[in-house]
Amino acid sequence: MLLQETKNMIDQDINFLPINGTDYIELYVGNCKQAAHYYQTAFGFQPLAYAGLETGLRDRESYVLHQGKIRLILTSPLHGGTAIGKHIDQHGDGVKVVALWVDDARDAYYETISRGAKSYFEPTIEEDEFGKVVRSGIHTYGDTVHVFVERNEYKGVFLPNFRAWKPSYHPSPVGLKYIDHIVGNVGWNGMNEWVNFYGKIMGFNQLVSFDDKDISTEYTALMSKVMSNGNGRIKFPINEPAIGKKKSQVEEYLGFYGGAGVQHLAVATDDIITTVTHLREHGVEFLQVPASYYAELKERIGDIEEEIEQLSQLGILVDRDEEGYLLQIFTKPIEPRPTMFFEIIQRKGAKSFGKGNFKALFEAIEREQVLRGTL
Ligand code: TYF
Ligand code: FE
Repeated sequence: MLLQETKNMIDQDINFLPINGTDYIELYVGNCKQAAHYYQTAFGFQPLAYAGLETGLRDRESYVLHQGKIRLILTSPLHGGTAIGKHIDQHGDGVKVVALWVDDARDAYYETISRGAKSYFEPTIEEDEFGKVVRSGIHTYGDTVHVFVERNEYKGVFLPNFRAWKPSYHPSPVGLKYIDHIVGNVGWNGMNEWVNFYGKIMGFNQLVSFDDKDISTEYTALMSKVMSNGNGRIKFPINEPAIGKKKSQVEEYLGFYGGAGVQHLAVATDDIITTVTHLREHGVEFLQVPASYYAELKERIGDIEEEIEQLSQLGILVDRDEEGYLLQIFTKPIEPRPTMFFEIIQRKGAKSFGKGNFKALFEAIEREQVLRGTL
């Protein structure tokens, strides 16, 4: 066989799951109508599509919102006893689906199933007057699933059987552009199991690893490994709790969420100062680090383009790696249970995750845990 042909075969085998990017994130929530208002008003998401009673669905309602390349679906059940309702009862509001955009949802399904993935649903064709979409699904950690979406021939607003949603209320976007990474919290000793899942079953590579020495504060500890697909568009850090003096934030999450699940969605902006200014005006609450963090910042980080005074007023954190620096900030949990939250991130060359901020960040989380009486 020709060398080039052999090379192509090996490439194909290594890259058995090509992914174009995140397609959408679906949250199961108690009241999707009000949640949609919150994501519009507070986070600047724009209305895109609707499915529910008015489109012929009888069991659930969904609102789809978008901003930059980010698409969120908010779904609630329309009566008792549904799988969606059970999910909400067990977990509270949370991420059910991390959907991945692929060119071939059938291939994605059989490549992962043949490597040991558990089926969520088989490849299914959906069609309407705007074209055809193929979707398939596999299970990941906890009750979370990945849905593969093949939509290259689809011209409609979102997916077949959704219709355009055009309310008169549409507050401005705040500059969110794309999903940078999605973090999963898994159980004790679960990290390597899920690292192997993303490695063997989905063909991802490990980017970085933090152990409990990197990220244990006086009280709480966790371990983390970051898995990424071939083109780097998908980054999934996986956290597990580690033994510390007191309860790990990951353990607290697992207790309140009722198992493994998505801990945070990191969304990228190219102007974090403007984005966070708007988010704060809209009432979004962020974790607060002490003033000493900013007093020590210049020495730790060196020269940056932003005014430290302005970062300090907004509570934005900064970290540097070999390739550049990044700015990031973390919301408080966005539901009654201390489970899911958002990270806003702006990368200026840095490809890392803010390791230099772990101590300040985790101490801020611990202060919240103390207020909740869970530490
Ligand atoms: O995604 C990351 O790794 C960073 C750091 O509870 C981080 O955002 C890790 C754990 C956590 C909060 C932030
Ligand atoms: Fe993060």
